[in-house]
Amino acid sequence: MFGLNRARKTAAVIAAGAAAAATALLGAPTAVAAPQPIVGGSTTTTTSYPFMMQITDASQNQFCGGTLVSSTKVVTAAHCMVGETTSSVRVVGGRTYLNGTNGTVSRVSKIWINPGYTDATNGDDVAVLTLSTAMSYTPASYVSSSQTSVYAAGTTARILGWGTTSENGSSSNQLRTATVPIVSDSSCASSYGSDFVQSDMVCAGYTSGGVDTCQGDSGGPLLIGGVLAGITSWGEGCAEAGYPGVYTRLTTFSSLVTAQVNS
Ligand code: 4AZ
Repeated sequence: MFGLNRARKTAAVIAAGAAAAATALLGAPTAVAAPQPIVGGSTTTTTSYPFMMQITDASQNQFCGGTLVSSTKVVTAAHCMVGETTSSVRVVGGRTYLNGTNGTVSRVSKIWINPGYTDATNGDDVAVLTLSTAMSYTPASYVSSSQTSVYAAGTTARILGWGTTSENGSSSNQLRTATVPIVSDSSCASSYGSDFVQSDMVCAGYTSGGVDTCQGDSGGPLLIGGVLAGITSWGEGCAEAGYPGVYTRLTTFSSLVTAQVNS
């Protein structure tokens, strides 16, 4: 959610180039993509993606996503945890619908925020939560630090979340999923300039936009080959042509995450 806020601050800097960039990428103005629901794709369930966790406040209002990586550890975005405490946060597993009451609700006994984190656009956007109650859901595997080739441009990645289905829209009551292609680092740098920190971030989306993560999807997974490879972090708006979603490049943080998972 704070990713979008930061993106809006960035917007003032890059807005002038946005229309020109979109036109350049798409050719004729008539080729501008029609507005589509984002996280596009389709509805799904936590039965299909059992590691998909809701990060909620103490009243179980979802504000971010997270990925179960062991029975008591959840990977999410650092920016999701800003201002949160172990008392303010809950993790909910096995709940496909935001208005559901089923599944497992856990308190959090520890919030580890990557110590380097300052702002999503500076990178380091990873946090690990330790659960007070073990989750009985199958966890996801995550990339090891050596698997950097998973981010080859054009590779299909899967995104998941309950976030807004259009920029400035409403959240989805049901979990949604979509697939988006990984974008090359050079292309993402062209979109975002120095806010794209190649070592810590990877971009995904279509040149024409239309499918993307959005507000409320932050902290959730980017899966490549079914393995957790990224964390929804930030972007300029949502699903805009020429502005792909930006994800934490998890290979950079695998060892730090493993240290927390084993702690
Ligand atoms: C957010 O605010 C957010 N389009 C998540 C993803 C993106 C932008 C904002 C990427 O949670």
